[in-house]
Amino acid sequence: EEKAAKEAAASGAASTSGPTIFEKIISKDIPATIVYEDDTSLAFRDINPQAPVHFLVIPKQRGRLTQLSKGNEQDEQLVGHLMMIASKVAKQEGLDQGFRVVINDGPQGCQSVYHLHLHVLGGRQLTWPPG
Ligand code: IU
Repeated sequence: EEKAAKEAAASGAASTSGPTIFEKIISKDIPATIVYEDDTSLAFRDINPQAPVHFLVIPKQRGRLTQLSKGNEQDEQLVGHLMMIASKVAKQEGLDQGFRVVINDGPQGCQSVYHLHLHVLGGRQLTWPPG
């Protein structure tokens, strides 16, 4: 299902409107392994991890920001906050040798869920460039 979503994203066929699966994670209607939570933001383990540690950091407010490129000045503080959570939780997860923060944006960025999220990956030697 995830592979299909990825392929749909790459082909530009992913849904870019309406509620996403992440809203159900925020409301706890579907389970996720939450590694951090505060009033505005949530971090949870990716269901299809691409590294020994792979979690997502998302804003809780529904429909606030579907993707980074839709942001404006009013989102500056929120996006900065998500970044700081990424770093804080990376430390909490023991990623003292380094990690990567990724935001996939739009079809060419291979975004499949249209609710802003930061990927944080670590726990192995990552390579560059990404695919
Ligand atoms: P993307 O950047 O939009 O492609 O990232 C979406 C991520 O959300 C991807 O890594 C999925 O494995 C992950 N994910 C999840 O953790 N739980 C879910 O229920 C779904 C996707 I659907």
